[in-house]
Amino acid sequence: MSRLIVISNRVNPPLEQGGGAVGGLAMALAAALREYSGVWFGWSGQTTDHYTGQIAIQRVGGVTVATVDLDEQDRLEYYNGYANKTLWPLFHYRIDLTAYERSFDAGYARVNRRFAETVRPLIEPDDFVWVHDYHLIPLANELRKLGLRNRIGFFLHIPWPARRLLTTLPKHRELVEALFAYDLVGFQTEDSLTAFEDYVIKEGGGTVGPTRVAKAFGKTTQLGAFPIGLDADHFAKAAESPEGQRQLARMKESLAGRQMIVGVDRLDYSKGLEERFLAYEQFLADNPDQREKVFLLQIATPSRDEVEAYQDIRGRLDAVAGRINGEFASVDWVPIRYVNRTYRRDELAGIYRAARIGLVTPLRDGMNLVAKEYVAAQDPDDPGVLILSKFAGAAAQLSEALIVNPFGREDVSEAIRKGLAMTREERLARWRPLMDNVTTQDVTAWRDGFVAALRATGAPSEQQVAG
Ligand code: ADQ
Repeated sequence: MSRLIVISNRVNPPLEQGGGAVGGLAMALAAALREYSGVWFGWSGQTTDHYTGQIAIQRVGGVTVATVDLDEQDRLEYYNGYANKTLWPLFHYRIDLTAYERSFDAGYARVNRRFAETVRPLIEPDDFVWVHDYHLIPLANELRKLGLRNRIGFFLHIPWPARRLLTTLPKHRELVEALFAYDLVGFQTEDSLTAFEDYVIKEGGGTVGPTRVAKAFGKTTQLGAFPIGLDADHFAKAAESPEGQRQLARMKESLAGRQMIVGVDRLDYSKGLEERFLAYEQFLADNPDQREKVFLLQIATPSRDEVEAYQDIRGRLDAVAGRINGEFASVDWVPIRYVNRTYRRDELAGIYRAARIGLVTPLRDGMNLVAKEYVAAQDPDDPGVLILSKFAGAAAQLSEALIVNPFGREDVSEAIRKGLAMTREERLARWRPLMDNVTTQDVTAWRDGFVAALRATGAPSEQQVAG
């Protein structure tokens, strides 16, 4: 069987089943590589004075990983620069935070070229190559320039933005054209896929056929939507594991008869944390009878803290949480427990299970695996209620959740009130189809769906190889 070569910006397979603090993407990719033997290539997270292209190969958690160090300029211009100060905010509809700097363009192009040159010798003729996320859009083009004829697929984990937003990017055309060097381009949702098609047709002067083959820039690529999922059975078992149960018991004790609402996020402006705190404040103001009967546990792990926008949001959240607690707290009740640390997967599962409400309100999100984790961790006899933003990719699948507009405080406040008052029968009636979705549309379905679609594409055309 052909091997799978996975390429992503960072390489961080889980070290142990159940434990570890890795996020959903890492879990998903490690699962894919265990199934199809192969290699996971990417940046080690370390920097050196000069890029050497020296590869370190290790076996971690049943997966072969190959990593390279970048140089300091790469980290500034490619990772903190074009990836996290240009593409991430733009693709999350924050043009107010989007930086357009020439040095970032150069850094992005340079690292993609370096990645291509470094990984090229690891790829054998029958291998399938699967490239992940916005950091590496030009990678296939660079690999084609080096003569690689293998089937190469790309999956975007974040939303694809609307055409008018994308065209604010000075080199938008070049970015989109680079995607046509792939044989398959996958998105999380139909929504992102149609936004891409809209660009291809209206800006690229191209066409998209009924089987979603896109033609533009003299090239052809297959498009598809592949919503990412969880290793759901494993996550459900984590809630029943000794560590999950220990955490559940600990949380139950600390509830002191109150109901808990939980939020778990990377500390990122796209996750709508400030708006969430303000909506919860609105709920406390609108429902005085509920004060002291409920609290919000918000777990937010700091991320990308070298980027100013992330320092700003962190400062603002500290201030808003402090203000709300100052306004409403009593001697034995704090309305918001705000925690900035990372938990193991099994601990998280126990925490989710202890919460009556999972509050997942991103302003934009490619998918949002936390929503699915919350569902998977629930007690099948007495599940909690998921409140989910309509702007998370997951909302397209999890329609039995209470779907809210995260920008509307009243809307979210009302959903919290409804969720807390919901009978066990209604909670069960909503949770069962959610759980069914999370377990059938799981990470295996995602992985197999993508790999099958990549296999089904024809051999790369001469134009693609010519780059
Ligand atoms: P993220 O933006 O990181 O991922 P998400 O899908 O919610 O968003 O995944 C976050 C992961 O990190 C979850 O597995 C969660 O459990 C974990 N996590 C968060 N805080 C944690 C904490 N304090 N301790 C331990 N674990 C924590 C990007 C896109 C998403 C897309 C995924 C996968 O932005 O839209 O769903 O990739 O494609």
